[in-house]
Amino acid sequence: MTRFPTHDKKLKEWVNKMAALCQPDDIVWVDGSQEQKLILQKEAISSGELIQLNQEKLPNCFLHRTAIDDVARTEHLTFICTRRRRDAGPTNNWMSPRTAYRKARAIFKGAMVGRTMYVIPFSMGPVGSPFSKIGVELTDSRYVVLNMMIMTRVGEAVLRQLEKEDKFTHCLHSKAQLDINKRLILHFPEDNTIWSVGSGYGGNVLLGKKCLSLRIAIYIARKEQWLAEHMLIMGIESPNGRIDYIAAAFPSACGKTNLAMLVPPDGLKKKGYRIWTVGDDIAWMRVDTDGSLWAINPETGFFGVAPGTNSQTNPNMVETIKKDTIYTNVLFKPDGTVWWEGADGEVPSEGIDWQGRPWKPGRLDAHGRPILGAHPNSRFTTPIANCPSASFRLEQHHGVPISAIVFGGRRQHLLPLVYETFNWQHGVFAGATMASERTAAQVGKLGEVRRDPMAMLPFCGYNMGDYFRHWLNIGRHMQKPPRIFHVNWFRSDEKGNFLWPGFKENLRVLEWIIDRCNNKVDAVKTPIGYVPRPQDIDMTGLELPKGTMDKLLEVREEEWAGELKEIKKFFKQFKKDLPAELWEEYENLASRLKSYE
Ligand code: OXD
Ligand code: MN
Repeated sequence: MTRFPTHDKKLKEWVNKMAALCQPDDIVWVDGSQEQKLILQKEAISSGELIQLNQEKLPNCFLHRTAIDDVARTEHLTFICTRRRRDAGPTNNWMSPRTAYRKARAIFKGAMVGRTMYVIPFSMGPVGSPFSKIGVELTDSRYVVLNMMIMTRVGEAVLRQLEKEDKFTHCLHSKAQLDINKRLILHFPEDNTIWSVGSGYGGNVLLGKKCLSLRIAIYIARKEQWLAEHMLIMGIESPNGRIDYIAAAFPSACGKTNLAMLVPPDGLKKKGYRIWTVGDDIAWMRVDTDGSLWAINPETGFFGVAPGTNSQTNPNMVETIKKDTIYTNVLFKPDGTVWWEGADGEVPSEGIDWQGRPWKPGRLDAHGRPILGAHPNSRFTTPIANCPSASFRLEQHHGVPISAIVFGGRRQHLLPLVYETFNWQHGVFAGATMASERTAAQVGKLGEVRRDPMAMLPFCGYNMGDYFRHWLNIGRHMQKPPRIFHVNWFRSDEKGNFLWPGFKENLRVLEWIIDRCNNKVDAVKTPIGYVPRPQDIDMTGLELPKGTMDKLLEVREEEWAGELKEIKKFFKQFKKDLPAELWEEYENLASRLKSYE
């Protein structure tokens, strides 16, 4: 292969400059071909980066193990590096670009000696679509290259597009020593640049994903008047054949991936409902000439959490990950397949755990806790194209039209199963005040409410006050804005038992949402928004104890005093950067609650 298969001057200069810093033995350009992929897989197997799984049972599947202190996104080592601290806002870690480059340069210096530097030209979104953005990632990890080939569009066509646009996000990654004390995930939105060093974990190193498609894209999106969001996109086909698309944001551990590809429950399947999956994590949305909001998923793969994935919770994912998948930090079984806590079938009697140690079920650690076979954040990277519910519009350059935006959180009390906001501004307020209670899977006090506006807290690459203002502005540019809803699958009874079964049954709520969008159903006006009449949630094939639906939909004004206080506290940290419209919505809500009988 030619060493520089491009005539783009800026790209060539940058690659040379970064190579001079990292000093790789060799530079290889990734062309996206099957031949090159096979070579990389072979090399990764011999270097130990990948373990080949049983090719009869799991064709083209591999296992990778990360370092044991490199198993999740490291938010405390993730920085937004803008010239002014104010531009990163109160919710981000900030470092000045000068300090950030200096610190990282010292770690990158010579980090690739004895290694190959791979140059990965990639497109987020279909190559050449008005939505799409191009990035080039330089990395010394074959694992990164192979994952990027699943998660993004990689190769020659991207280079040709890059040459036309002469613009790309500069993404530099090195594993360096995989030392947590020399790990930095740095974003330079003003330079369209990402530097990630010292990690091998997907969320930190597949730079097209959280780093480019959220933290950098959101900055570009503000300048170019569009939205880059942490949202799934799914199409809901109704019995009459019409497909309505929704985009939905939930904080982690609220079932975004499961919802995006649900299989309708029997009652609704018989009626003719069907789901089309566009994406499970990221939505790029822009106002089109028809005055409505259109969206694409910029990715081509899922980077899903393995534990808890089974035929009950997510049958479509179980099908998807049977081939062409890279597993990370799951249990390796003696038959060359994999397992995780909450997988289908029997618990294996032995295996090699995610840390590479012999494992048997039932063993306890020094604190008396079960030793897990798979890390709780173990993952799979797998192509969307293999998903049985993959949308046929994945490659469409104009994306899909969005009928509804859905926000959600995990709340035991307070929030009804679903409500519709009164208008765009009120919907932005609902998104900006979104919150979830901590589960055992997160560090912190159990049950504590954490605000996570639009599920973007860890991904908002600039001042969140400006971000809210941008949302309000986008609303003003749409003649036909999507309606905005809020859902809560987690409302519980006095004993803490969930009132709603969740998972595929959630489609019943989406059906109501779509009916609202199509003006097919009435609703009850409450101080927080429009709530369904109990009889309007289709319960064909699902029985709940008497009175449950009333409890699920109830708005209890006496519970709201504490919430209003929390919202106020949260808003105050943005000082004058919080748009006045959100204070206005706050006051409106408070007074509606006051006069509620
Ligand atoms: C993810 C996340 O991995 O949101 O998608 O953390
Ligand atoms: Mn995510």
